[in-house]
Amino acid sequence: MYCYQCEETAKGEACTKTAVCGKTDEVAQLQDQLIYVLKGLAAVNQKARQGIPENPGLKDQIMKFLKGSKSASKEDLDQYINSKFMEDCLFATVTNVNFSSDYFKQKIDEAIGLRDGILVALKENGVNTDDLPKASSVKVSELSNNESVGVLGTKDEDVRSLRELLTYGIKGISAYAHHARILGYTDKEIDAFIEKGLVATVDDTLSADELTSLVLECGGIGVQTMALLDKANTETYGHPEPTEIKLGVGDKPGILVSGHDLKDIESLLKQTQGTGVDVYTHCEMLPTHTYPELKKYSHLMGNYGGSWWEQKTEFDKFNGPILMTTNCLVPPSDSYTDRLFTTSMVGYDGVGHIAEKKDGTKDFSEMIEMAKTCEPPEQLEDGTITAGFAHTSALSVADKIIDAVKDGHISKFIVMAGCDGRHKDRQYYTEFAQQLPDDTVILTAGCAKYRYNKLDLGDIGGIPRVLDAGQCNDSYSLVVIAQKLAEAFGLDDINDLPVSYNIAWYEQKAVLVLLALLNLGVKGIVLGPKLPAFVAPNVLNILVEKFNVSKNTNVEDDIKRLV
Ligand code: FSO
Ligand code: SF4
Repeated sequence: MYCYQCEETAKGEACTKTAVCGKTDEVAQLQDQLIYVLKGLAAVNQKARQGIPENPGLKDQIMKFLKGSKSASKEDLDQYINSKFMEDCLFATVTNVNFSSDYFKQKIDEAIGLRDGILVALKENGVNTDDLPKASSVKVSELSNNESVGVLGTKDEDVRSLRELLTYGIKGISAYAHHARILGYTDKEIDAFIEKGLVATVDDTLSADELTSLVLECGGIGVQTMALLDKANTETYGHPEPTEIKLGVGDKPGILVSGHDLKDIESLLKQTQGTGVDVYTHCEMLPTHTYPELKKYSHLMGNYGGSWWEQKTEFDKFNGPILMTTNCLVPPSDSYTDRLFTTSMVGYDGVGHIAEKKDGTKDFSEMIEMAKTCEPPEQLEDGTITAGFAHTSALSVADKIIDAVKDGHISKFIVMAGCDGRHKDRQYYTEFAQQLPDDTVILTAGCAKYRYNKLDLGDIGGIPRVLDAGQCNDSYSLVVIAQKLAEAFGLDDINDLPVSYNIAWYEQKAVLVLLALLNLGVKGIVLGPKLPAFVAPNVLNILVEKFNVSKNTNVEDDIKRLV
């Protein structure tokens, strides 16, 4: 294996012998193979789309083939062929999503099946396929020990770095686009970029400059995807409201939901109504409590535990079934494997899986019946935390915020969005939050907040010192807040606002969030706890020169430069 896509990669360089995240060598290689095959599929899809306008026979033949294919979904039967399939596969390769070799073997077969079906249609309709990349014709038997497959398949260090950066950004887009799609929101430009970006990573004619432009474009599509997901979430569940969320437990058995999927928790809330089973959130599901259409369920009890990496201890003590809707899953302990369930593209061999039915619904009755036989959760802590400061609610108190800045009660906003992780160096973020001057406000989103959201940092004239906008994708909300504040202060450039950025990253959605912030013109981002291993020195130079990105150092010095 050679994987360096996340912040916890071995020695800050790459996982080569064992994976820090726990995936096996076989799964790491199958993920590389799937990505390679998807790049070939993207090139074939693109060719088909380009040919369709002049060739109605081609369209009919492809549609007929897709209709008969088990892998294609109804969304695939439009102009952007196989978008849902590709997004789901890409999401499955994000860190801590799927650990099952069978899953990846099946997806490779399906991808090749889809690709070859479309290739037949292209050839039979006279479309020239000679210029397609090698990845568009590779067979399953040629995938292992294939030097074109995997990160090291690209020899030039800068090109490799840019190709990987683009691929990880596209994985982030795919994850957020998946969440929007299941709520019925899609955008053809996003689908097209996924295709275009993947094809670019196997195009040997592209220069480093052209790849750099695509990486920056990826950030722009990231903004568009996060905006689409924001629209999907708020139109479906209402605008998040500031809410005090209970941390203690009730006396009934419960089901714990982790990951990021609001639709899954909504259907579980519906199916558990009146059953005597409570529902709790874990980690990135915390914002569920802030959406009007989700918080209305009285058996949505509270949030249990902290960040994703603490799940081994917390899931053990929860006593009831646990549903993992997306990342971050860690290899489970025996003490709760039989109570753990995955869904969507999450997978782990030997763990129960709730699959989507043909009509798009999911049946959680097995988990509900199991919960009824379980003890209530063991209490971990007491009290409450406040969340729900996405752009609408934060901007509803904009006048108060602006006055507090003008009167000198707030000197600075520090955006501390991103991810948490298991390494000790993340303690930096707790200490940074604790040592910030009392007249500063933290704007946060993502699981990074668990390093400081339970500290008693107080408020400034009723404005909490930690304003939590929601999940990692809601980092977009923080920039909307910054843009509106800039307007209110009559500033043309958001960098002139009293806002600094100290971002923590872990996996590939956070890579996209970073690219999105750069696209929105944010300069001077401090990034940690380590810089991405996949960013080669020359690529880092671009980030430094163009955007003044730097690594975090120590709490004292960073407070001096950021406040
Ligand atoms: Fe965290 Fe995991 Fe949400 Fe990530 S739970 S680390 S950036 O999956 O997606 O913030
Ligand atoms: Fe290593 Fe991270 Fe890749 Fe897992 S996802 S193998 S921890 S670099």
